Amino acid sequence: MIERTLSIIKPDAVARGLIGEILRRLESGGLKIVAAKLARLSREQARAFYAVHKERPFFASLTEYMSSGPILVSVLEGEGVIMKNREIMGATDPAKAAPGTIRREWGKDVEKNAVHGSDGRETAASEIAFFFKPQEIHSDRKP
Ligand code: IDP
Ligand code: MG
Repeated sequence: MIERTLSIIKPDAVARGLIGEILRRLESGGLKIVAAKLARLSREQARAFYAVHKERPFFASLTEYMSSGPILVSVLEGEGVIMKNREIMGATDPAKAAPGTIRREWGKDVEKNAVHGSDGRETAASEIAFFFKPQEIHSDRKP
């Protein structure tokens, strides 16, 4: 099943100059980039993006972090891309992420874990629409 997913390179990873390294990992893993741009979330936009976590103790810190600097948002497309991207990212906590994953290599801690990836088809659709207009997605396929 051809899917799309939203990927974010988070502010600390952008600030450390890791955009190229991380996109290389995704592309080397066979994931196709069909849209990409730098963005900067306001605190309110970060709260809206992570609304599902609003009751969690780390919500304030997470939304401050995610609005602290520019991010690189992209749309990835391909067969089973949602799970493939999560495999290449690694577990939420970099200390528990498998060797060779993006989070293991570049995540600082469980919050500043370098990348975001959608966790399912419905969240992928709403997260992609949060950042991209349909005409900004350059794919041969219809969604
Ligand atoms: P995911 O990014 O692997 O899907 P989620 O549970 O959806 O993980 O959490 C969203 C984001 O919230 C994480 O990527 C991380 O930045 C942050 N986060 C998750 N759990 C914790 C925690 O226990 N402490 C601090 N931040 C956390
Ligand atoms: Mg998640």
